[in-house]
Amino acid sequence: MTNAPASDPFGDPGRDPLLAALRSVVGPTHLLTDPDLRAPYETDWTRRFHGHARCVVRPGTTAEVVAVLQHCTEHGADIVTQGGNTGLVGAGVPRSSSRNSSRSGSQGIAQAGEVLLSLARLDHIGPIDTDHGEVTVGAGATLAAVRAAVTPHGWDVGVDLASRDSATIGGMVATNAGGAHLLRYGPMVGQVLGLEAVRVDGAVISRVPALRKDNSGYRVAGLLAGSEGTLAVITQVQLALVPLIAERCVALVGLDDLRDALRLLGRLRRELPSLLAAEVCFADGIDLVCAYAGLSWPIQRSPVVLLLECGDASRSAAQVLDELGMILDTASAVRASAVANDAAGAERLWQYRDRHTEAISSLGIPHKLDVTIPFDALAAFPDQVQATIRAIAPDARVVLFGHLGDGNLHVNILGLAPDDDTVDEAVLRFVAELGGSISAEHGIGVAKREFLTLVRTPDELDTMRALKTALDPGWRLNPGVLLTPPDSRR
Ligand code: 2HG
Ligand code: ZN
Repeated sequence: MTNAPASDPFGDPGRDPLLAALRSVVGPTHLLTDPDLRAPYETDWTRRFHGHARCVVRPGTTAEVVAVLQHCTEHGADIVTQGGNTGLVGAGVPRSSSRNSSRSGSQGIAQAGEVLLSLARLDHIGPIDTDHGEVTVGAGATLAAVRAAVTPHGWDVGVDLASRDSATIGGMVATNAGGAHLLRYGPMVGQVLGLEAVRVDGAVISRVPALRKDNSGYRVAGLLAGSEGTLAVITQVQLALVPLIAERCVALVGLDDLRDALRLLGRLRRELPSLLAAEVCFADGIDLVCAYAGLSWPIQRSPVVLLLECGDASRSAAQVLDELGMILDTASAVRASAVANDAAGAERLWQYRDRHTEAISSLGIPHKLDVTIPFDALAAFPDQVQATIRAIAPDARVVLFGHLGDGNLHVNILGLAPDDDTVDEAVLRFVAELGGSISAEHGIGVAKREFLTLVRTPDELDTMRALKTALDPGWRLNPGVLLTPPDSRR
């Protein structure tokens, strides 16, 4: 694969001094300038967000990240940090749409897009503290790799996601990932004991190894969790693990409506301490998954389907299933149910929930709105949001599913032009009026940046901008993500 043509100053380390400097840090193999090699890094998972990167740089150590950031700062380059590229709001891909869209660099060469900093090579997994359930991993280690390393020792990671094979621990902290088990273990920030991060000027902020109790000042891990790569580059994470639940049981429960589902959820929360996940799907979403994956309904077709997962480290799946069964048998709203208490059966039931995202994507490029609705407004929300969308886009296809236990619904809308935000705005306004959040777990990214004012006060936004300016004075880390840069150039 050749790099850029010789007549082109962009992407040519011979003529672009920044690229030459970055190449000297990571070596030629890990500085990608060829468009074909850059391409997988330049478009996000949804295919809705893409841009042009000046290069992709893949450091293999924290020291290399430091040197990369120092060179970028010296040359006035903007940086986009990427983990597994599983984000859904455009926060991990470049924004520059053409080679000449950015300002002039300090060397007088027009900047051709952001430097894409891929952390995939920071994938080391440190020794596991099997007594205390801790491990320190590189930001680029995938969730699946970390789980595979810790589960033989009786430990697990408290956050789990369908994208576990690609999602990286650094990216999960940067987005404060939630996932299916938030109900039991809380979001990603709750799994972080300490972290190491590099500021844009190359300073390393490290609390690794960290202590369980340590109130000696600001907790940087808390600040960086959910900051979407805008404040510093996370390079290592010390995780607090949770006891492995080797045996789980899963149930798919058919109900008439969301009101019944919420009532059942309340009872499960009170009476079933082993509850790990309470996910919700709707009949049209399950139909779609069935058509996409060649499956058939595992229970009688029902308007609302709850997926429940239960387990306890100290009890067998059969014991937990008995308790769950007792509740389901006495809940009059349950129309149908299917249960599994072995790994293969549980996986089979989970796919009706987990394969929604890929099934939706197979139909086109969706607009993804990831919202939290206050519990008392949740039951009416599906009909209301459908009406809101149809009033603007009568032909749009809407698929809802999500994490009922957290009041979090994923509103996927197909049939809209990728750049037209009219429907997004109407939905998010409605969510804000209900007192909900416009981002439950996916983040703001570029997708929802213009709507942040719906849910954050001017004083809150001022405080966020002040923090951003303090840590990244030139607004070079993920510019345009989460907050609008002061000079609106990006
Ligand atoms: C999930 O819950 C993810 O599976 C993705 O958050 C949601 O595709 C989506 O909208
Ligand atoms: Zn989700």
